[in-house]
Amino acid sequence: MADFQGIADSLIKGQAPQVKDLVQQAVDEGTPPGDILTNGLIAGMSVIGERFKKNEVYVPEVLIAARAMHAGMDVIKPLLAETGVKPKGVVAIGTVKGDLHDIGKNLVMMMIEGAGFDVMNLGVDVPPEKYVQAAKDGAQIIGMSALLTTTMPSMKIAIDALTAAGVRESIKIMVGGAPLTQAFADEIGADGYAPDAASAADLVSELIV
Ligand code: B1M
Repeated sequence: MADFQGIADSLIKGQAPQVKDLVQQAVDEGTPPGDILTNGLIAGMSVIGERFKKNEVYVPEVLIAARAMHAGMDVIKPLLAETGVKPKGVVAIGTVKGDLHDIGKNLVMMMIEGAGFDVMNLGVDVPPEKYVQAAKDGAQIIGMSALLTTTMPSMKIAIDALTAAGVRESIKIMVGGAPLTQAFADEIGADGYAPDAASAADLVSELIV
């Protein structure tokens, strides 16, 4: 019987080598990789997400837990592909044009990945046409991050570009970043706003049904 609890607990503690070993052990015992992902890695990342929301853990702990998650993912990723386990969906995330802040965006990406989604990293200073291309490449959700009040308008410009390209109706748009509010997200026509990385992972699950 695979030690799912041990995998989750080691991930929560940020113990990457232990997570890797326990995941490998579970694989060697014949545990389906999808079960390891759901009951071990995602379960552990959910706990970190909840604790982060309640300010019980902070950015460094989340980064260390995410590193442990990646150690486990490295073992099962090739097997997931082989066994045809599909990700829950595809999310493309980038920091908008003119903005170079990516620490929060990267945390958001890790939490969304930890929730079982495929994440396309569009990077920083992302022009509208790159979001459009991501939508054409199969992203179901486009995520935009902005940390500067001066780059918040870039979000509306990108949404307008998605509309003009005829892909707006086939995707969902989520936005976030310290200066944003739900009211701003509503005003620019985004489908969702999340104040932090854990809420972003919850939002993705709500937007992809
Ligand atoms: Co800059 N910076 N910065 N900066 N920087 C801020 C944002 C600022 C508030 C500092 C200040 O003045 N007090 C200020 C913005 C003021 C404003 O517009 N309101 C500012 C400024 C002015 C600037 C420059 C203009 C400074 C200058 O050159 N004169 C310049 C701009 C460069 C550019 O982007 N074009 C600049 C540059 C930089 C550095 C390059 C030095 C560096 C960025 C390094 C990097 O990211 N690789 C930097 C940093 C580190 C900061 C602070 C100190 C920290 C930002 C951060 O990483 N926070 C910041 C001040 C502060 O916040 N104390 C500041 C931690 C991170 C985990 O939080 O990014 O909010 P956050 O992400 C959260 C949520 O917002 C949310 O989830 C995350 C995790 O919970 N979230 C999303 C974020 N994206 C989301 C997307 C979602 C959903 C949720 O869906 C898609």
